[in-house]
Amino acid sequence: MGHYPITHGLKPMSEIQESTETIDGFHLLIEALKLNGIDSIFGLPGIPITDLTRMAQAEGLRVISFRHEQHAGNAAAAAGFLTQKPGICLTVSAPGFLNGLTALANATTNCFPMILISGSSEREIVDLQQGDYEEMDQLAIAKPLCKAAYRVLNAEDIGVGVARAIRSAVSGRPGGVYLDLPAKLFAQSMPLQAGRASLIKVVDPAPKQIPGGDAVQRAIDLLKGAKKPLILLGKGAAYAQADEAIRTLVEKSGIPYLPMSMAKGILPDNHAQSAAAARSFVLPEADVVLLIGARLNWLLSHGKGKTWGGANHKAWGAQKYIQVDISPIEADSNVAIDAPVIGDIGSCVSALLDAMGNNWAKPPAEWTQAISERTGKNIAKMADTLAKNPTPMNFHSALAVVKDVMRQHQDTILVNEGANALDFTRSIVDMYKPRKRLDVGTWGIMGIGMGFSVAAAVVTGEQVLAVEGDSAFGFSGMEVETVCRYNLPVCIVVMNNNGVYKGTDVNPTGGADVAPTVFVKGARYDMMMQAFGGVGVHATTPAELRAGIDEAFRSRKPTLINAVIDETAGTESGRITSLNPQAAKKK
Ligand code: ADP
Ligand code: TPW
Ligand code: MG
Repeated sequence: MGHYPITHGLKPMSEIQESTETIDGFHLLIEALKLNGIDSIFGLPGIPITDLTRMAQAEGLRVISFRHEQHAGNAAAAAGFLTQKPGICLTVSAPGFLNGLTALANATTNCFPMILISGSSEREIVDLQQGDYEEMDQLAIAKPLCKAAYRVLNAEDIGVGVARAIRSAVSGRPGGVYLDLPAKLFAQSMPLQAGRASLIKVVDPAPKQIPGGDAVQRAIDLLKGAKKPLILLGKGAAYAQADEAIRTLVEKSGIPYLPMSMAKGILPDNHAQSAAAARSFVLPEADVVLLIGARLNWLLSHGKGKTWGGANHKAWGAQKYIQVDISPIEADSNVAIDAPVIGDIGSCVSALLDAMGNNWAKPPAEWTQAISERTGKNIAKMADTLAKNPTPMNFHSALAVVKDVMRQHQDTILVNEGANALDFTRSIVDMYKPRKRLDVGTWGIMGIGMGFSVAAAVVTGEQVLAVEGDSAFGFSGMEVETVCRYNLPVCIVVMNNNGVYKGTDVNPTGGADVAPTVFVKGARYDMMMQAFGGVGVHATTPAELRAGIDEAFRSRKPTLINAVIDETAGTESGRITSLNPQAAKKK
């Protein structure tokens, strides 16, 4: 590139003489990020940010380059979820920006903090629509899809722009922020001292929000009167990192709990109070539900599933809700919330614990016993199914292996997407620690696999195990090169059933084209990994799958296991509707 003047090249900032020297937009941005504890950037270079990625690396930031911006964006979102610091995604203008935008919107939907920083064309040309290189009014397009969007036009405002972006991403309900940086900005320079003085180290970016005492008391009174109470933990509870307080609340209250998908592991899934294996029983039966960092969206039948409290359950008075959430406008979004407790989860749960006092009466044994009977039965039934070893291998026999591996390696981060590959994994594979499960989230979006895996490995250093439907894997499959390039401890298991849901659909016309859900039969995804120097394993039995995972975990080498699954085994749409009793009934 080279057409953006760089006043001091790649010289480390420490070697720059004060007062006589200047600092350019590139370095102001890099310093602003570093000042705020950002140590990695996920992105994809090109005009006008190629030099930015080079200089960021030279200045000690870890720059992870992807093959497509959507996956860089997904990596930033996952980094944000795992660390409570906004993940940074860096893209070029128009097409690169648009590729990153899906991830930004998805992060916002999931309440993950990230900042999409895109270079953009010159305002004067864009606003007159004169056809600049990659011209697009990016700020306007990003705005409705994220929590906040800002543009910086002058170098002296970079500090403010970054500070505003960070606060917007992590304070209150976390979400995605767009930061628009026109190419000209990077070339601007200003005196070094004034430049540094213009940067802001954000103080208390996600301030505690303490719930009101009356709100807490209202919640406790409701919970006290409950005959069949239930706690529902959502991914907001995982994000909040209030693990000890949540565990204490569950155990002290004696109330059965259900974890939403990414809340699995806040308490170990084999906890005696987990009602996960009796989900379809407890949801409609519970009389008071305490939601902690979970929204009453489609994944919870909007709180009014036919079998869950009845369509007019408020009129019947069948179910009451307490909702702990940082967003004051979340309450009443779907049904009336009887006791909203608004604040950060750590503060709210501590306040609830204090208000419970020392003589808390555990829920009636009738309720807890009815649940344990059902969970006992369902777990035993599942154990029988998992013990079978059919030929060909099916989802259950393959996942029995994954379940066992995760029990033995509890720090492993499990990334999961697909339909059957998702639903069976979620229900079969137990999680033991918080924030170890990353998946398709609120949208049920395909394509998060490799971006999330790369981020998980980069920010935690832990082993990653990605359980991927063969269709799901395809959305980000090219990023296996990224996994290999950075030599990350990522083991990908492709549940290969030759297609979307299953591989057996036929073209009803008898024509030469295969059915829309069917892929090339017997595809060898393992060879994709070999192409980039990683380890590829072809597994047709649980024993081969086990050996492949064991070796991957031992070597920590990038590995892809093509797990051949019975192509008749899946069901349409997976079983995501089992999360949703109402939809399941409609089918
Ligand atoms: P799930 O899909 O697991 O049910 P959701 O994404 O629907 O979870 O809900 C997460 C909720 O958690 C959101 O309403 C969000 O406002 C809330 N949340 C996120 N972080 C915090 C926090 N630190 N304190 C309180 N609430 C939070
Ligand atoms: C961005 C729709 C939901 S699940 C799925 C698709 C295409 C793939 C299911 O096949 P897979 O799993 O992964 O092989 P399995 O085990 O059942 O065979 N585009 C986006 N997101 C979604 N959710 C879709 C399409 C979809
Ligand atoms: Mg499939």
